[in-house]
Amino acid sequence: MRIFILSLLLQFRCGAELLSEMYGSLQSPNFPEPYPRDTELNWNIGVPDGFRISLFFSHFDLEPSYLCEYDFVKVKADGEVLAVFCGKEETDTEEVPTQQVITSPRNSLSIQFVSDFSNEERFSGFMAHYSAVDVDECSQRSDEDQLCDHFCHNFIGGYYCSCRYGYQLHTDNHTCRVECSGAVFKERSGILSSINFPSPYPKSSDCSYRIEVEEGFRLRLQFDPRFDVEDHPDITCPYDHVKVGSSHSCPITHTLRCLLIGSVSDPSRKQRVWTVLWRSVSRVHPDRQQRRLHPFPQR
Ligand SMILES: [Ca+2]
Ligand SMILES: [Ca+2]
Repeated sequence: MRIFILSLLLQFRCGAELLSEMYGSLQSPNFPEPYPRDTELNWNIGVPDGFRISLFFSHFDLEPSYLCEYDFVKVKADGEVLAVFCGKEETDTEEVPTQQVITSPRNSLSIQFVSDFSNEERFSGFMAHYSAVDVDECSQRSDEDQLCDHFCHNFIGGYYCSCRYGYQLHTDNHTCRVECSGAVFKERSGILSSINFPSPYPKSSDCSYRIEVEEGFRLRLQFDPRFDVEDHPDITCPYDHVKVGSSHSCPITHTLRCLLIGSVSDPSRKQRVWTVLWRSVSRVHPDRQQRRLHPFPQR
């Protein structure tokens, strides 16, 4: 019982009325009659993620005071004060809401009304209205900070991403991946480049290519010296990398004539390019074959 009374007292002192509808209104006590002195009222407005709150005052008449130190309405969001209002007319030191619409940065907003120990006159208080407004996630970002790799679609209460033809949406629902695994090359020579070459390769991709040449030959790879894959000054290839090796997808008897090239990129946007040339080299005369390998422009 004692705990119950204590919690009631706490609610009375610090409690706030919770408003979770998509729209609604709030007003000073006794509105449109004069509000009482010595009063504090709080409202916390909360709407679902993907919405913001816009607040508008249709009536405002509080006791005026220097810097609103007597009676005031304070609007806050995420611990930050968005506005403090008092009086009825705008002055150099006091603000009234007039026609302005306050929009919360996120999906919550709190409003505090305080009257001090006296009212010099009869002040009719305030009437305010709020509504949830959709956040247009697609239009808020700069090019560098886009939510979606390719296309962003806004809808009321959220947004979704989609990708250009040939790409698939990653499970993170933001990144577009390209399907690039499973290709097998059996030609005697060829050039393999990063996806989209000469444009940068896409982020969050994980590609693997198998190259296999005839028996009696082995594979020689030569990377274009303009090879440019995101690196790190201290750590070896922590982000993107191209890996060359044999693999379980190469039959064990095919050592040296079957290679797997894997290319992995992380979700960051620092993609670049790579190109590799492969050639089958006779096991008998490897040196003679090597001399013909000058496929890339010299620097
Ligand atoms: Ca007062
Ligand atoms: Ca939206």
